[in-house]
Amino acid sequence: MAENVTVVVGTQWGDEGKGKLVDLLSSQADLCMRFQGGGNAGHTVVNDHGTFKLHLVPCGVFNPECLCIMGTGTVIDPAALLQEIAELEQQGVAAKNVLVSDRAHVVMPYHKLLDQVEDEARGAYRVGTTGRGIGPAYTDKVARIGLRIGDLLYENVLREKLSTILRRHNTVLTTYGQQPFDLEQLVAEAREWGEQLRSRIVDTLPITRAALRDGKRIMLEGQLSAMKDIDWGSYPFVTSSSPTAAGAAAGSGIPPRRLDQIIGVAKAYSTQVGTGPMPSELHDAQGEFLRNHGGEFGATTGRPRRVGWFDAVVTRYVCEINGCTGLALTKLDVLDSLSEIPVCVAYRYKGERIEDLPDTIIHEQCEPIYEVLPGWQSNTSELRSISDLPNNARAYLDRLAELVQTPLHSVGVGPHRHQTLLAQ
Ligand code: 2SA
Ligand code: GDP
Ligand code: MG
Repeated sequence: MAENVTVVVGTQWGDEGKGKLVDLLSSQADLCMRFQGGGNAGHTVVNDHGTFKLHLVPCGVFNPECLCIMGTGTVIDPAALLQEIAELEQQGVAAKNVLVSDRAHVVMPYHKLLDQVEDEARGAYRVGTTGRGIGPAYTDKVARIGLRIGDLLYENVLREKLSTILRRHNTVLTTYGQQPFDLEQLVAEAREWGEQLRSRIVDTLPITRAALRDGKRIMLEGQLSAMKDIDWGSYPFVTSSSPTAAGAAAGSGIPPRRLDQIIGVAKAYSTQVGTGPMPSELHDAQGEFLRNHGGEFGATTGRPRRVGWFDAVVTRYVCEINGCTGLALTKLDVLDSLSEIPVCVAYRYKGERIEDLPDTIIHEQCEPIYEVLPGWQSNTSELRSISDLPNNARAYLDRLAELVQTPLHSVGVGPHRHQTLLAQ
């Protein structure tokens, strides 16, 4: 049977290079959908159109034949979306096929302000959010007071809902010393966004139903990773949605049994932004080398990413949670000059060796147990086939795939779309 529906998910803490892979795979796809999250994501794409950091728009946008949808499970800042579309068009990328689900939730200006003041107030449990309003927008969704994208088209609905919402949020904001939001100003702003987005607001179900029925090729683009998942991540140092294959089904409306391939993306080393456990984190010159050589700075906020060696305990766990059918290893080229490369294969906790990922409080106290593999000390970035890789690079990749119990799907040797070597 043809494998038509492919999910791409992160298998570390995010920023594994999902955008680059989705761009490549979407060049053959009919539909590309984001199913969770919002403008917190930064998905970098480098292709013949230029270099892009996409936050909301799916990475299939470079294929004019591919329909791009922000699905029902996403949260959308309309002003940020309009700006992103305008910037793409200025760079010569037609965004006429970019649609948004009427059921997606709206990130409002008060969400962004709440995100910033509330995260600061969490003390030791500060999450280090991107400040893009993600947590407060999902909180309103779950509290059943959120605005949905479809509401932007109806002034009476907006006024009614906003008057209730503002009573709650303005009270909180004033306790933090912030100015309250004005109802009529927000209604006017929201109506303006609705008019500008009107032609892009759709019910996604008939579109996905027809695509499945007609055997179209569908890409589901996850952001972050299960380590930032609200249920399975390092709670509370997580995002407020489910960046997993299960989340892909829920957030896109595609039945779980129609998901054919689930590709987990992992860097050949580790990075994380925000707080939370990371046993293989490096605080020394090796860490500085990986950060600078790998360009490890947030694609949305620009903040330095925390870096460390590959953590097989984490990626094995994330691949298991997702049921990954393939492992896409990226940024192999960043390790090209090293003579030895440590890989975290297990943890030590209170003198015991453990191989299964523990929950947050224990994870914070784990120490890495390393296996040291030989480097290859040659430039891989010009290679175009896995069979051309040096033996030690092959051995490194094979060992990682073995440790995480998932077959190799592809290898990244540079940021450009052409620098992905496919395993088949
Ligand atoms: P939020 O903003 O509420 O979703 O933050 C909650 C946690 O999720 C993390 N998070 C991310 N982790 C990796 N990459 C993200 N996108 C940007 C990028 C990050 C940036 O691509 O580089 O620019 O800083 C992202 N977005 C959210 C976040 O660090 C919190 O741990
Ligand atoms: P995403 O959020 O998973 O899409 O990843 P980000 O775009 O946030 O971060 C990945 C970074 O690594 C970006 O700067 C990419 O251009 C870059 N990148 C992706 N794959 C490779 C690779 O194989 N080699 C190198 N050197 N850079 C890569
Ligand atoms: Mg990113």
